[in-house]
Amino acid sequence: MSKIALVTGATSGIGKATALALAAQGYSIIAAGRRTERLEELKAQITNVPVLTLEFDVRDKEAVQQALGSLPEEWQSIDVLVNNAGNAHGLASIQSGSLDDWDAMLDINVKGLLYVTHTILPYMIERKKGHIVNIGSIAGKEVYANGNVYCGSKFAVDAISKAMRIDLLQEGIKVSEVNPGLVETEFSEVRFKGDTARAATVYQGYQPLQAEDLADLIVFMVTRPAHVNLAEVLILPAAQASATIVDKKL
Ligand code: NDP
Ligand code: 8X3
Repeated sequence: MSKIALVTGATSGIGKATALALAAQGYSIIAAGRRTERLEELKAQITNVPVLTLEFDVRDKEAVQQALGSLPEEWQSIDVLVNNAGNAHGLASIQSGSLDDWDAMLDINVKGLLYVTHTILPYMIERKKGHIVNIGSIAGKEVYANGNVYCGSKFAVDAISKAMRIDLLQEGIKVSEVNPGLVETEFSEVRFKGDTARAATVYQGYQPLQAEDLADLIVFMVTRPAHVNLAEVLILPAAQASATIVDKKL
């Protein structure tokens, strides 16, 4: 089999675009997410390389272990892991935030990333080879009003990525982090709990990044020579200067 890439959150947005872009580069794809129908659609779209779809919730450590812990032999030599599954849930002050939203963000964005990584690492360590790309955020670099726990989850991804890079140095495994600004995906629909009108306002008045821009970057990062690691990349729309400063022409 060709090189293998595992992409979490492959049913939508950045993860889906990345799975498609890596497949176009010849990577066999393990596509993970919760929405089976979307995984099947993705599989049907990729015709040039083998695709394995895995349906699990990254919050459920037994399910992660079951899906990834005993992969068929031909799928175990994972070269690239893109830890992308994640979302913001709500945008509320610390005094009015929902505990369920906080659980979701910390459980998915932080613990889910850890569960998946921990399960995959034995395959990479055995081969002394691999590249892990964690999707952080500009929200992991700067906090903003009402971003509190989402920002906390992405600051955690930043810290964990840096720590992983140190711990895995001797194992021959590269660890990179991609920190996007505003990307037009289903992200805001999820954050605003299906309020599509409100979600649309996030991307109005300027040209946001598209999921394909992130996929391009990730393909570039994982196809560098063996001695090169693009360790951290902050990628913003040209119209964005910081987490909250966006040149909107409304
Ligand atoms: P989308 O909402 O479009 O995609 C999120 C993906 O995560 C989906 O495929 C979803 O799959 C998956 N996912 C969510 N919860 C779970 C779960 N519990 N178990 C398994 N999979 C899950 O958003 P984006 O593509 O924008 O987000 C991808 C990553 O990029 C996230 O980590 C996000 O924080 C980060 N990011 C996004 C930015 C943006 O502006 N859009 C900016 C900075 C970072 P399913 O529902 O099928 O399980
Ligand atoms: C997503 C970007 O600015 O909404 O991580 O937090 S932002």
